[in-house]
Formats: sequence, structure tokens, C-alpha cells
Amino acid sequence: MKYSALASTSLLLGTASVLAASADDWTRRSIYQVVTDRFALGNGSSPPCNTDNRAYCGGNWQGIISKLDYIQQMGFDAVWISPIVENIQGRTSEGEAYHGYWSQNINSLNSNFGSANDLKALAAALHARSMFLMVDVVVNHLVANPTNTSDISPETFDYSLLQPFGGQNAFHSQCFISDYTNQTNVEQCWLGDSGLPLLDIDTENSTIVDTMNTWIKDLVSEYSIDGLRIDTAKHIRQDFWPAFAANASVYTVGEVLIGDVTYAAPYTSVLGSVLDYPTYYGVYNAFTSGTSGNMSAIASLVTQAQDQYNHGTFYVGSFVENQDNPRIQSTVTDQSIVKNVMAWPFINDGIPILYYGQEQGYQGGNDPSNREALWLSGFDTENKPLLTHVTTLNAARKQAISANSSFLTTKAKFISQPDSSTLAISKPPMLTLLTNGGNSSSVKWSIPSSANLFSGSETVVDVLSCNTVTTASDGSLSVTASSGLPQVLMPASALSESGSLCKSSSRSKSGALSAKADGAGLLVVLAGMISGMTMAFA
Ligand code: ABC
Ligand code: CA
Repeated sequence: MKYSALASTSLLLGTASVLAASADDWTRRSIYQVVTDRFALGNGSSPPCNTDNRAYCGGNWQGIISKLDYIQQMGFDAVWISPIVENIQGRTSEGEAYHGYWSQNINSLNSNFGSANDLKALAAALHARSMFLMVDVVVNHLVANPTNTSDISPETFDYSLLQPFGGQNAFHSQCFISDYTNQTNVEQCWLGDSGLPLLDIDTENSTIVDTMNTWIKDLVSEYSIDGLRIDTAKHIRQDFWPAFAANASVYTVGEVLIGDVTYAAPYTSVLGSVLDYPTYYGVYNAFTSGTSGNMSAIASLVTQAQDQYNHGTFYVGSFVENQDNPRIQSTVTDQSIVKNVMAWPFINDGIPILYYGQEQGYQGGNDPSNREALWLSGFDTENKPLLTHVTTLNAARKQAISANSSFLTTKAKFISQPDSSTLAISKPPMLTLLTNGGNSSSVKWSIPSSANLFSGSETVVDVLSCNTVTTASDGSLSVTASSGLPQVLMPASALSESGSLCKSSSRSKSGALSAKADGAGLLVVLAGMISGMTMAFA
């Protein structure tokens, strides 16, 4: 069954109701992350948007509603939107609050993105498509401009703007975070700098804790939110989170920005899970430094995370780009490498997240360059190889979920390889072969019969190309690649029952048969028939 019983029931009862989606419900999902200001305008216009200006460009919730076909046709069934509450107005020394992380009043919405009805309409439109809504929330800080820019001492802020608290005593005393090895400093000092201080909320105060817990409960219910991305999770004491998550009563994924598994691990017990930053760094480094990139570091980070995280890595958010880090293509443009990196979130244990724009080939570097307007590429779905790639990856994951009922609860395993520029990741019925060799490399993967993945003389399909290979009589498999492309292999028998993926895979070797969105299924079938006929006549 594609959706959980609870989700289906909610759909029958009415689209506006909260699905109360759990971490388990989210594991079958695939998330498309948008910065609301940069995705689409409800009126369909395409204004210019210079990221360097750090200013609002006009995207809004109605814009997202108008482009749900675009998102859903790539196979995504959840959307994570940037923070929704009212932010600091006007221009600060760091620009405008177009990204939404500079809250001022948590009880009011950011009118740049639309009205309460628009946000409710977005939730309803998503639910009508059986899609989930994830909202980004900030609990750690509020932001105020000092009234006197030459003096940012705490007395100089206009606290009346900072709602619902309204006074200096709601904040930790002023100090900027200066020592990331001192957890008290990380939790109680302030992010930002003298140019734009992020006033650190006193989350040790029980009245404030109650306010936050009531706030999140009401927010989730008011806007029918299915999941939360928790900003700056490591900047609040761990024991704040369990009650907050319980009040949210939906899946919560915390942003713990760190390269260290052991540091991140405890947050997987106080929240639904975390964004898997440690593995992100491993993947980013392995694929952006040529063949000197350390591929085995990925295996070691994932294994550590599987061992140390609560629920292993099944509930993590798995990503390779986001609003805080340079896009992959700002460093590497070899499309074979880009395709390898993009495959990662879809073939490991976690919940895949794609940051909007990657499918269009965006190349922005660090913040603010990585927040390009999507409308400037015209929502093009033709001639966009990476969009086709991600569509296939989503379809492959869905097919794996339906072919193996324990796919989502079986840990990914790494099969050791002789070539250090390769990785082989087994998560039955998927076997993924990755390489950082690049488009002119020649690499080989060897899968021994002891891996117990395939039977003897079995047909195995690379669902990215629809090419097939056959296992040896003992079930072992040897695969070579001369173009540096990733391969996502599945037994032909795991593909035959349903889905649009490589329909005629066992007969065709044509790369033209790669999976398309559901609507293109007929085309794929026809192409398969023609291809099959060609072979029959040959
Ligand atoms: C603004 C400017 C930027 C400028 C920045 C300093 O100030 O626009 O050009 O570089 C929002 C906006 C940003 C804005 C900030 C500050 O507010 O989106 O444009 O940047 O005003 C979250 C969100 C993020 C958001 C905020 C604030 C928080 O995802 O979009 O930013 O609500 C820390 C926090 C993390 C936060 C991040 C931006 O800063 O922990 O929650 N993200 C080390 C620290 C991390 C730290 C990171 C970056 O540096 O450990 O805690 O993140 O400062 C690994 C190590 C890590 C290390 C990384 C870099 O390397 O293991 O420890 O992280 O290997
Ligand atoms: Ca804090």
C-alpha cells in the first residue's frame, strides 16, 4: 500500500485535517525543499532576482500551489518550506529576511508569502495529492535591529517587536557564540554578530518553554502541518526537545550542523531524527576532490551513524544540498559526478531530500548565491537531464519499497571494493554502484557471491540506463563503467510487477527507456514495444 492507513483515512475524511504523520510515515516519502521566496509566484510572473541583493524576490505560498504538478511529477510526495512566521521588516546589515529565519513575531505569518488562508490552501492542495507539508521552525532566537547601530547592548533593542515575549528578560544575556567546543556557550550565547544579532531566547525559563510548546501544538494544528524541520537544534539544551516534539506530535527533523556523528547522535533521541550532516560532509568531500576524494569515509560515517543514532539512519533527512551550503555544481560540473552525488539521498537508509534547483542544474556557491530563483529556469521539464535523473531515482526508491516489504527497515551495507574510487551499497533489492572517477574514467565493481544479493544467471537492470547485466552462475556480479555514471541495479524480477521503471528492461538495452514520470508511462511502454520488436526482427 502506497500511503499509510492513517493518511488514506484523513484523505477520505477531508483534505484539511492533520495527518499526524509519524517518522515511519515519513520514511516512505521523498522531500522537495523550497525557499518560498525563491520558488514561484502565485501570479505566474518571473521577476528578476539577483541573489547578491539578499532581498525578497516575490515567491509565495500561492506560487508553490501553482507548481505542485512540477514537484509531484518528479516523484516527490512531500514539500519542506522555509520558515513561515513574521520576520524583521526592511533591510538589515545582512539584507532582507527573504529566507525567513529572522523571526520577530511567532504568532503572526510573514505576509510576504501570503495570508493564513494561502498557507492553509497550500496544506490542503498538498493533502489532496496525498503529499505532506513540512514547515521549518525557529525556536532558538528572535531578531531585532539595534535602535542605535553604534551600540548593540541589550538595552538598545525595541523589545515590543519581539512577540510574544516583548521584554529583555526573555533572552539570555548578550554574548556571541565564541567557542563551539563549549556546549553552554553554543546553547546560551547568541548567533549572528554585531551587524545583526540573533537574540537567544531563554529556553531555560519554564514559562517560555510552556509558551513554545503551546505555540507549536497550535501551529501544527492550525496549518495542518505533517512534519517539522527544526532550525538550530543544537543551540538549545537537549532536554528541551522531547516535550516540544510531543506537542508537535508529527515527525521532527533537527538541524544539528556538525560533521561529527557522536555529537549529532543524542539529538536523534530527543527529536524524530536529524538532518544527516555528518554523512553530507563525507559525501560532499568524497565527490568534490576528484579521485583523491575519500569514498571509504562515506562507508565509515554511515556505519557509525547506523550504530549510534536512535533508529539507526532510517529516520534521518538525507541531503546533498541545502540553503546553507554551496551547490554541488559550484565545485564540480562533471555531470557523471553530479549524478553520482545526486543518487546518494535516494539509495541509503534515510528520507531523501532534494533542494529545489538541483534538478535544473543550478550552480550557486555559498549563501546567498545558492538561493537562486527557480522561476528563472522556467520550470523546464524538457532537456533537463538532472530532472530526469531525480525522477528516475524517486521511481527506483518507490519500486524498491514496493518490491521488498523490509526495504525501509533493512540497513544499507557497503560491499568492499578493490578500486578506491568506487562504492557498492547494498539495500535489497537495490545495489548501487557509485564512483568519483568522472566521465572519462574506467572503473570496475565486483560483487562476490557471498554478498547473497542475486541468484545465479539472473538478469539485473540498471534502472538509471535500463541496461542489463547477468550474474555469473554462482550469483556473483562484475560490472564495469567507462563513463563514470552511477548505477542503481535491481533484479529484473523486482521491476516486472508494476511501475513505469524500465518496463521492457529484460529485452532492451536502450538508454532511452529510462523512467519518466507516471504520465509518461505510456510512452515508455510504447518505446519498449518498438524496441522489443526491433530486437525480434533483428
Ligand atoms: C548571514 C549571511 C551569510 C553569512 C552569515 C554569517 O550570516 O547571509 O552570508 O555567512 C539565516 C540565514 C542566513 C544568515 C543567518 C545569520 O541567518 O539563512 O543567510 O547568514 O543571520 C540555520 C539555518 C540558516 C539560518 C539560521 C539562522 C540557522 O539553516 O539558513 O541562517 O536561523 C550555525 C548554526 C546553524 C545555522 C548556521 C547558518 O550557523 O549552528 O544552525 N543554520 C560550524 C558550527 C555550526 C555553524 C557553522 C556555520 O559553523 O559548528 O554550528 O552553523 O557557521 C563542519 C564542522 C561544523 C562546522 C562546519 C562549517 O564544518 O563539523 O562544526 O559548522 O565540518
Ligand atoms: Ca539558544
